[in-house]
Amino acid sequence: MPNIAIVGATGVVGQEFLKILAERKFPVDELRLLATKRSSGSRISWQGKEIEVQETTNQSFQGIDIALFAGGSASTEYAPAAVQSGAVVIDNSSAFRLNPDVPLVVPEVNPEDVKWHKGIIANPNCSTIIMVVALKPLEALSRIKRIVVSTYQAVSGAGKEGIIELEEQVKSWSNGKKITDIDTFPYQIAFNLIPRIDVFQEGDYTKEEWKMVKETQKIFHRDDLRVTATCVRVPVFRSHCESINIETEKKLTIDQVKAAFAQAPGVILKDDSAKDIYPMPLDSSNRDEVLVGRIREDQTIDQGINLWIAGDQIRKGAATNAVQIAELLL
Ligand code: 11C
Repeated sequence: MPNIAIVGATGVVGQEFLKILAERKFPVDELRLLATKRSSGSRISWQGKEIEVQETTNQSFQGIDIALFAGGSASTEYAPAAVQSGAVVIDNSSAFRLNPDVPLVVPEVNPEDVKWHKGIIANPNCSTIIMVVALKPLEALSRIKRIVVSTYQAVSGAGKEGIIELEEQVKSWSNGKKITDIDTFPYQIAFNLIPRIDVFQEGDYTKEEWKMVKETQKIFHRDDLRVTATCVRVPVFRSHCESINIETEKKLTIDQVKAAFAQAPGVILKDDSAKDIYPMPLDSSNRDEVLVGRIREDQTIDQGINLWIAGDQIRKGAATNAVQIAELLL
């Protein structure tokens, strides 16, 4: 059985790795939990064992077969040492995703890409993962020419601090106090929407928006796929939602689209307007499937479909996807 390391074990994604390894009965010989110096020394119980969290160093990876990196600056700092020690790194940060030597993998979409890794396999951005899982069955029916996506991203996408900030602001408001705690997000997030995630880059798009463009093209192996995104932070604790409009090469009927979703791996069709059924973040939280609904023809073009999706960005958008990649390696 493989020896596994989790780098960033005490964060939101790191904690989810622990849950998902256990839930999926991933075979583990040694589980090594690594974090920053500040978090080292704490003890985490997993599968009936108490494991002490160690500080990550370049020497932390001796004997490790697979290193799951939760994200952040630890990836650039320690992934090369992990690879040198003989581990395969599955990395949830954005550091290596667009590197041509690094496969960017969503197991429902491009599982074959794990084969050509050179030590690092990248896990895509959460918003990209849930979108490509939903679009793969449609791309199989007809090439997609263009994607216009708007995201509604939960505060936990920004880690524990994002959750705490929304909680504190809601508490202040309900106690009649002024909301002053504004650290993680650029403006008050409670009772607000912030149309800026990550830094502004070329063309006044944000880094999060560019990730959705470039990562989607890489995962689908389609440089010609036109993608344009607007990413918005919303005061929801967990699960990202996306409004997606696609233009396809062939005409797709609503029945065809629904039939494709009904059979697609990793997708649950939740679409019944008569019964008021559609995907919502409270329904997609704490599960791995991407919920898809509000499927409609785009009446402004000949071959267009509108849909609305919801997916747990900590599970399928991060930890589950990474563990599924590890399963492909086994
Ligand atoms: C968010 N999507 O919701 C981001 C978090 O590139 O893996 C994940 C950032 C990344 O803020």
